[in-house]
Amino acid sequence: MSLPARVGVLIVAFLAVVALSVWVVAKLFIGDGPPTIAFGTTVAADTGATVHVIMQEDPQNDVSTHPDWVSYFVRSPTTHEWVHTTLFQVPAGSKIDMTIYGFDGCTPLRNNFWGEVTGTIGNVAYENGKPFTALNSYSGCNVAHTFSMPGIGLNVPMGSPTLAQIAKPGLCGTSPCTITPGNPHVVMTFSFNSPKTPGEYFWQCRIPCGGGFIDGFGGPMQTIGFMTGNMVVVN
Ligand SMILES: [Cu+2]
Repeated sequence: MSLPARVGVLIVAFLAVVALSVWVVAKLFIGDGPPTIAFGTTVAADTGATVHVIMQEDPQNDVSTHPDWVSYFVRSPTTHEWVHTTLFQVPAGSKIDMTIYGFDGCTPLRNNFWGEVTGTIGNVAYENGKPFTALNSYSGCNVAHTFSMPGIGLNVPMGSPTLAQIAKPGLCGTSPCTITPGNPHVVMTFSFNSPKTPGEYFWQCRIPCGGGFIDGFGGPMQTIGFMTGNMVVVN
């Protein structure tokens, strides 16, 4: 083999090793990313049909490389399994009925503005079936997280189990949490209209719930699959 050919083989082999290393590192530390759970796949867009989306928020997650991070989960409409993701898909122009099981304890809001319900149908949300238009997290420890989607003006504070329940029996300790009396939780329900324009609509929790991070806004607060995600709207 000539010298240029040998150099060529060496360079190709070197690049192959580099590419393989990058792929392994990406797989290990970044992963494939959380899946997008599709709801209402049999529903035609822009008909105002009702699509039911079910989620939960937890004090931990047990299913990632950051088990101590607070997290949302999405329930698959097909397998009924809880999936560790914050990405979900809905048809455009539909009525979205949300149910969010709240297992996490309370954290005061930085700004009580995020305690107000906005952007839902009727500007109302329900905690255990009881309607409310705002939760005042300064008057009591009663807000765990929020479900906020600025693109459509949606904001709903998530209630939390009572302080007595947090003391005993204590918050759910294994996530995704199971909906049992031994795991104190609130059931948050609200409805909103999905936009008519397809696209990705960013949503986030507005409580600084990233414990151990500066101002509480790092870690789970800025990571897809935990406290921030996208609602994908399709035609
Ligand atoms: Cu949060």
